[in-house]
Amino acid sequence: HPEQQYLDAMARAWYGGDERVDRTGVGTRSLFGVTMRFNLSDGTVPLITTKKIFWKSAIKELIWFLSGDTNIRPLVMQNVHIWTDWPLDKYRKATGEAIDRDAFEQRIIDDPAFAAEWGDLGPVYGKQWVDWPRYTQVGDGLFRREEKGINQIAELVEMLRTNPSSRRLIFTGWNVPELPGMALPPCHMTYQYHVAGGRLSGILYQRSCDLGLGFPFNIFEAAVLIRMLAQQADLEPGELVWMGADTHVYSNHGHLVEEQLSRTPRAFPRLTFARRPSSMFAYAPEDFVIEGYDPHPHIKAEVAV
Ligand code: UFP
Repeated sequence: HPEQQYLDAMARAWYGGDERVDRTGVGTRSLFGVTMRFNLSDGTVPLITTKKIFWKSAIKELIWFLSGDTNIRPLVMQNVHIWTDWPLDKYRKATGEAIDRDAFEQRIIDDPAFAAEWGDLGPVYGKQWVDWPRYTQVGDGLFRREEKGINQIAELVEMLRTNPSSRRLIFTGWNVPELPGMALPPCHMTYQYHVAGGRLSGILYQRSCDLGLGFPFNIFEAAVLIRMLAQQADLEPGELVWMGADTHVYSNHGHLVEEQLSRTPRAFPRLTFARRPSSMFAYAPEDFVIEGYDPHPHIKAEVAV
């Protein structure tokens, strides 16, 4: 079963990984350099079955990336909580207020000015994907930042349509000068595509991967992206290759590893689209139809901020 690649990585990291003190202070057990391959040509998508993944949140996150938004407000309003902990942590540290997560999210929803001040993550994924800053020289040593940046996704679709044999079918979130302003520098940082025999394959390079919480979302979204790009460029899906650099399990996720390794993976579900939206930026959550997802029960785990 293809999910076995994931379970093997978890086991190898947990039982034999390098024990490290990481940025968050939680501690991880790490592997460096892990590759996995998932066949998408049969219409399935790698949605982890050894615990229930809230895949609708992943779809909403992906649509949010493509919208270019970097504020958590639209996510929170759609009941998606995956990015709340970073602004919450920042707010608590800055104000000393012992606000709980629900109250913080409620303020983000109720008060747009509060959300603008405290809910923004800086120029993270979405900003770089569809609005990478563009500068024009206007004088000697003088540059103007153009109002509209570069839409890497739109350019990618155009290239897939007009020059599918290109070796430059890439988009990336790793904008070096803008990294300091981001709540989290991109983890799933570079995506490259390849067309062969009318099939679209993709590689995701992920510099840092939390196998317990991040990976199931990252791999599913990368697969869904290939399906969306294929739909937009009139291609069939091929294969997703995942390359992880620092691939780790947090020291407080042992229960995840043990429980998931005790479970038998089930068949991956199939993804179909309810319609063909007019562009990469016109998808709605209802357009994604997942059939045959029958996961084992959800397992709770703490996110390291
Ligand atoms: N992380 C992921 N996937 C993501 C994401 C974060 O696995 O999509 F945004 C994890 C990886 C790491 C932490 O455990 O978040 C980021 O920390 P650092 O920047 O120190 O690598």
